[in-house]
Amino acid sequence: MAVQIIPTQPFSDQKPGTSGLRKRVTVFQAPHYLENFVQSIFDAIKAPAGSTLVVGGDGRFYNIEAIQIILKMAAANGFGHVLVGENGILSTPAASCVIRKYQTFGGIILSASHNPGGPQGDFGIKFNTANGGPAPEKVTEAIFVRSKEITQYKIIDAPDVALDALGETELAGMKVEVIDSVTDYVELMETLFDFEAIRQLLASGFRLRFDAMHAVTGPYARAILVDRLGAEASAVMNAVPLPDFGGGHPDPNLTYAHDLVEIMYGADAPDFGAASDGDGDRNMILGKHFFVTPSDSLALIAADARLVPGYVQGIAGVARSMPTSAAVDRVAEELDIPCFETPTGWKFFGNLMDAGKVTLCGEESFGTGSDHVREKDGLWAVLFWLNILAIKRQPVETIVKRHWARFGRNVYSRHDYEELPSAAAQGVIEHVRASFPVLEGKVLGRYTIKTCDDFSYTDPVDGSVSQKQGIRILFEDGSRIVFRLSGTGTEGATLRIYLEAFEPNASKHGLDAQEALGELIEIAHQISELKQRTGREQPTVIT
Ligand code: VG1
Ligand code: CO
Repeated sequence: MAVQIIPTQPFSDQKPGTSGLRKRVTVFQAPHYLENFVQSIFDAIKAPAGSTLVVGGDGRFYNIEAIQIILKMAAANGFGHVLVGENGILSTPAASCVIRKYQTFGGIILSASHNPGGPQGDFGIKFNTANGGPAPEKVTEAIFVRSKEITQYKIIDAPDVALDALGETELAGMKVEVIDSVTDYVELMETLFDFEAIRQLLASGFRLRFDAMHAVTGPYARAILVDRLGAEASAVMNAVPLPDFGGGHPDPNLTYAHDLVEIMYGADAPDFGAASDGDGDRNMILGKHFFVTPSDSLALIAADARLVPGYVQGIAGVARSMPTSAAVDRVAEELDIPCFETPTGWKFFGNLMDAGKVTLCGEESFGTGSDHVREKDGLWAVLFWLNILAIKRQPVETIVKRHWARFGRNVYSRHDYEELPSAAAQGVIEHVRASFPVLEGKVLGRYTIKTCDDFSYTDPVDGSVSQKQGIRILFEDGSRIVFRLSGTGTEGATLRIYLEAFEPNASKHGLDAQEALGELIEIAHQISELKQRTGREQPTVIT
């Protein structure tokens, strides 16, 4: 099994986005496309000979084929040992857990997360470093630079490795070890949460529904919620992972998780509902007829962290992405712990966690997590909620409303305009940016603009600077409008408008968010010239 050196030519579009390289499956299937990117990773990370790598993905279409290529390339590039999830399956948080637990050099995760899958859908690939977290920008940039100059890649000419049974095989001197996809992750969860208390809650008649959206969390949710915690098998819906996610859009929000939303808002709704995304790192939390915004969920978890065994010592600090609401900031202030504001994407939390500066992190995009791994973690958030519910024994809605009564409510919503022509979307951003001088100090209805800026972040640990991470319009009363272009889409551009207003008055906490934010939504349209520039009247998705 000799190493083959295959000549190739660079592709110009292999720049990783918010979370790895995402393209249509057909793009990845083109000759040399995947191989070029994998070789660029290997060239950029310079792993010492004999290093160990973790490989796994969310099971979407092309997962197995890509893994076979990666294994043969890893062997040709001098890796000594690869841990692969059974049938190529590892959720993103499970991959992070395995990288850390076995102290490997890093891992390659195959996922396009919430993007649809299937032959006409999306595929994605990213590299995580030895801390289990997404590669920081200096590494993704080095990979991109390499991808533009690559002239050859190395691969072994060998038959495919069997991935459907646990055990070890050898591939040109490299050990391929197929591991159980869920065991390590489940063991980690058992160290963090009071499984006995949750078991008692579920035995007391408390009803829950978890929607795996035919994505990777099905087997994890079954192993934990059903096998360990005693929920009925029917509590986990859409539990079988499918390569095309059953034709759905595995994004756990009110629009795409509609099966679950109907049940949770129906006549005989369960007490608790949750959903996860394609690769298992996102979560949506619902109560009976009640939706918990991800920003509120993070704040609430931070406020009640001491109720949960893994966090009983308290939390060192918290971090949120810039567009995430400031609800958690209020909790941090009361707990007298630091609160960091980072750009969008989990890669910015890693340094803070490694340095012990933060324990909990979150994003408005249904991502919550802690320093137990270095990725956001959907089932972890579900278990955190169940643990809190097991102790408080109150409805989800009551818990959230009491939190608002105590801290005030950061009314929040995100409006996404998907598949816009890139030039129009870029035009909106540039127009708002160019308007900063006239916007500052402007009075618009009951709001006065205090400042406007392009968010820039200096990492407090390594000093690296990330610029142009979203446009912020900040109002005198603490309200905000943020404009940002998505870095995970594969077709056209997605413009995200994030809206936030602070409401201290508990008598107004019952208001619907869209209603409460009505005036800010109008202002966002006005200052961005959205309708004129994009022709769109309504967002594609509201969360
Ligand atoms: C989106 C979210 C961001 C998240 C990223 C990856 O990025 O906004 O908060 O970290 O997806 O999540 P963007 O650039 O499209 O706004 V996942 O679960 O798709 O890996
Ligand atoms: Co995801």
